[in-house]
Amino acid sequence: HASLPLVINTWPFKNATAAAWSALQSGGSVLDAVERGCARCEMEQCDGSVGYGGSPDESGETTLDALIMNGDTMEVGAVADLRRIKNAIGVARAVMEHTEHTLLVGESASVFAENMGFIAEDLTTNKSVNIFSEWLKGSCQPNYRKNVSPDPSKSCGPYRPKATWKQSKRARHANIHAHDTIGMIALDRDGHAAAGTSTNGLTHKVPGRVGDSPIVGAGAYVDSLAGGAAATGDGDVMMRFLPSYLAVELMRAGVDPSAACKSAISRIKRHYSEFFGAIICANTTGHYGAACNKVPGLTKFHFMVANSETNTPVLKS
Ligand code: SD4
Repeated sequence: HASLPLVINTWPFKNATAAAWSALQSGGSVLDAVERGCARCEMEQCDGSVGYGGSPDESGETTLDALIMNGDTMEVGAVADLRRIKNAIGVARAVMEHTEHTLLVGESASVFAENMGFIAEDLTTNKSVNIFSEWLKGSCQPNYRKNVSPDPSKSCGPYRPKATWKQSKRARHANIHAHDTIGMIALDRDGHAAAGTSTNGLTHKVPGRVGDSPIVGAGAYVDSLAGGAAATGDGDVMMRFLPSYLAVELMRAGVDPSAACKSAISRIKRHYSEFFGAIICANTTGHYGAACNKVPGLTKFHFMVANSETNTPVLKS
């Protein structure tokens, strides 16, 4: 199944694959493909976990994380805890192309984006308001503070932890829709490679929480001389192992993409046997693979591929 060019992305986000594929077909670069593919998901609010109006944090706000990497030059642009700007992957690319930096965060990243001409708007939607208010009314789970005893005398709400870390972990595994970052890799026939991610992170996260997606080597990594990888899942755990970096380095050493993906997942499993997560991998010849640990509610991890053989997005698992 090796053929170039290739677009591969996490989850069945078909329109994102199609957008990236058509960018390549119309002469766009691999960076254009990754940017347009991820931006498509940001616009469509893929599964509620990419883009605006999803995953409200403990204070009800949606914040975005994104990264883009150029595998030819090893340049990276990323934003984390981005507020009020919908097109996070676009801002990540602006960081890469208009600054000497790699990662901008929070309010300052939003100001940078506005200065670059991105429109500031509220990322809250009726849906995110509902998710937040249900959580306030209800058990306030999951929340993500550890070593805090629940205090039954307090009503639920922001900064009123109700669950132990272990309980909250179980709760977050229960909801597939809490975990659906888009991670994408694009390779062309001339040996260019790029990768990127975009997500709104984790529902009810502690404000300021940044996941794996905008962290280079964690959410994604690419080197045109070795291949690319992108991860999805429980970022708080996964970023401790730099799985995308590990997978790319294994492919550099000659390991095939499926085995590289599997090794990166196994490394995490040694410490967190129950973690939820998956990774996609592609090498420079256009071979690709994926591996996952637990995918709540699903028996398989699904991803999308488009290459010169398929010529259209195809669902894989
Ligand atoms: C995060 N990794 O912020 C992201 C969430 C995710 O599939 O991947 N969902 O932890």
